[in-house]
Amino acid sequence: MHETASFVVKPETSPERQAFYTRLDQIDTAPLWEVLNRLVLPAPQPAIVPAMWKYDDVRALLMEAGRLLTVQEAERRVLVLENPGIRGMSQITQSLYAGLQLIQPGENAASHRHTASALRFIVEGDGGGYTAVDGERTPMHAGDFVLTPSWTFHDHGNFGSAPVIWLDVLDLPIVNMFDTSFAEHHPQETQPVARKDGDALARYGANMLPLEYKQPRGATSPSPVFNYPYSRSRKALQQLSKNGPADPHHGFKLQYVNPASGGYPLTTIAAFLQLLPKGFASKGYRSTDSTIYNVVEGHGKSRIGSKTMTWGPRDIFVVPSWEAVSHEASEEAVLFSASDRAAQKALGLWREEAL
Ligand code: 1HN
Repeated sequence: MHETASFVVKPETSPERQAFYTRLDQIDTAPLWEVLNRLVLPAPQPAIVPAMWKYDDVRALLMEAGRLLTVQEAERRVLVLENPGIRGMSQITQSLYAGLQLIQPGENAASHRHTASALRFIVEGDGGGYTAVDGERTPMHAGDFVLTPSWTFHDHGNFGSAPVIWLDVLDLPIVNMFDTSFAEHHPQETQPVARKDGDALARYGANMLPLEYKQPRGATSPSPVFNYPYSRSRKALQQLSKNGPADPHHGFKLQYVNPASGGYPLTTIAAFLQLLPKGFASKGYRSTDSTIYNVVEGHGKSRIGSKTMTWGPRDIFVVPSWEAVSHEASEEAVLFSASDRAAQKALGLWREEAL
């Protein structure tokens, strides 16, 4: 479990000291020595807890939401995944928001933009649904990883005959911690299409870049590729799993990349895809980036601290900062994951430990 020793010993109190603290309180001040132990921790003590959402449970209620309200009424029809340790905060971790969003056939969600960055990991979709980002539409297939970087106009629609459901992860708690939230609607409900499907992937995602390409927002630019199709990522993992041994802590694990920088796809959020071979049992590992997992394929279980989560396709679970995690796959499994590692690294805070 957590390291519980405190950083310093809190001084004794006395009636005289208490009276002094009351006088401090009257002018909006407080003694540091009374609170130092909760401000400076010897190791992370996350308020969030390991948790899992069984997909079938959430999906059933999401479909009910689909009957209860229109997308237009809701702006976005989403069930927020609230970490049980911090209910009411609309947060799955201390730094990230997550939810499951539904677009029914024939529906569309209005175009807007905000300073929060978002990723979508498509859970159900056969390509009939799309997300548009700054003038380009991309079809959504199950397993695709889609970005809507900070301040890009985005809207969603579904021309298909099946519901489209995806996991949204946004850095809202980070944006709000800094008091840097801005948002506005596009003047049109659906933004105009300016480029053909696949333009960004051809331009930036073929291991090539436009001639003398410069990142538009300098070193902190998000990826110019905004759909990382599952067909490609899955194939890469399959190939790697045939080429050599699995990493004992991670199996076969790749990180999604901004091809123009080699960095993470979003300024604040990192994302990963890993294959666990049938029968594989990983060694323990911990890192300071609380991580959201979405099972893409296969069955298995993950030990998170002292808890065990048994998962199957589409289930979502979360690993708090600095909790040891190990995975076991009873059949070949693929796990998507996302965390605030990009933000932590940019701020020089990230740590990891192989156990
Ligand atoms: C948002 O813009 C979307 O665009 C989804 O699909 C979830 C949660 C909070 C704030 C904005 C979307 C969101 C969101």
